[in-house]
Amino acid sequence: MIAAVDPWPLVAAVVVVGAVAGRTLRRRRRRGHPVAPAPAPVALPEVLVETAEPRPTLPEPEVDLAERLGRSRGVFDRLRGLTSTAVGPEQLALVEEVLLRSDVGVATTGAVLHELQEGAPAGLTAAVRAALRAALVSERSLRIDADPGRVAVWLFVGVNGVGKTTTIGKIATREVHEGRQVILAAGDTFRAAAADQLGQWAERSGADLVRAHEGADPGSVVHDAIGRAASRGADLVLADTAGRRASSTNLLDELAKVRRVADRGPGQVLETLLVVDATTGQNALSQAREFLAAAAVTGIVLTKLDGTARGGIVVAIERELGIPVKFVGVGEGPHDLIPFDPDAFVASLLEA
Ligand SMILES: Nc1nc2c(ncn2[C@@H]2O[C@H](COP(=O)(O)OP(=O)(O)OP(=O)(O)O)[C@@H](O)[C@H]2O)c(=O)[nH]1
Ligand SMILES: [Mg+2]
Repeated sequence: MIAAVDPWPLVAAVVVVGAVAGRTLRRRRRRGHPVAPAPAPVALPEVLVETAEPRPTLPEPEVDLAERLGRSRGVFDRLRGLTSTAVGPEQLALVEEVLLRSDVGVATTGAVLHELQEGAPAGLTAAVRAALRAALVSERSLRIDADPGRVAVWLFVGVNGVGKTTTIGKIATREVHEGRQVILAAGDTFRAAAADQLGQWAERSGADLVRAHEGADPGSVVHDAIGRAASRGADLVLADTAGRRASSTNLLDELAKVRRVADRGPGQVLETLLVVDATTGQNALSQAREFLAAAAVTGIVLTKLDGTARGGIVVAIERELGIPVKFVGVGEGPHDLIPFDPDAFVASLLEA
């Protein structure tokens, strides 16, 4: 259960004072006393903090990647288990068709075909597997240890509906399980429901939540969350941001501002993760490009890979944007996020 700590004593005080004042006023009116003007309403605090209660940690369930990527795996059916070492026009045409259907992209498909022309001594499936693996060579470590005296911040950006809030919930689950003290910053102040949604994830994961009212300045919410993390010695702030604004220019300006605020004082932005929805295919690429310059992105989270047959988009995104894919989302539950492992990914598509 989550207890709202800071505001409620004040709210209770306001209610009690209001009730007493109301009774006195009614008595005065009855006795014919002049009625004093109503006092100005007492403002509620801008920022609300919800503190999670400690909970026992349960073992993390294993996710079966091949099963979650079942639809994408289906596209590779015709390329699985081919042990023939012959590489002729027929085999090349088959490989090309499968890779393009899976959305690997024209550039990577060309590179794979080029490699295959060198021959396939271990069989065609093994050769495709090796060539795809060779396309995923980014350095994808995650920075989580801030400098001494500073607080690690991970910022999540991306257009609306891609899965930012859900991804934060999943990462909070993972990091709390690792023994870290995590604070979620509800930097999506565009609509009140966004903070409520993040609040549910805070409760589920055992993280604290810092939120403000709808329309509040996102930078100040993130700033307050970092301040709270610094004073409590918390390990990590996960900052949610809005996926929409009046215009995309406003959104990108706002993200740049949030990033500057988050990287000041004790805050140290160690990861800016661009969340991208795999089911939007090649559109995801053009969306992603818009964010890259504005937000100094350090990694991609590719969500909803369970919901597409075009899982090859992982390869296209990483190669064409030049940004490593660091996590993949494979479902809506708290454990359905996997640090991206190219070996496991390629195996899940091509292993028998
Ligand atoms: N199947 C599947 N669904 C996902 C995944 N990640 C997120 N979702 C779903 O996608 C929908 C949108 O997710 P949100 O986390 O609300 O997306 P958001 O980017 O925060 O959206 P805005 O706050 O509107 O900008 C929700 O229904 C999630 O459950 C995933 O990896 N797989
Ligand atoms: Mg959201």
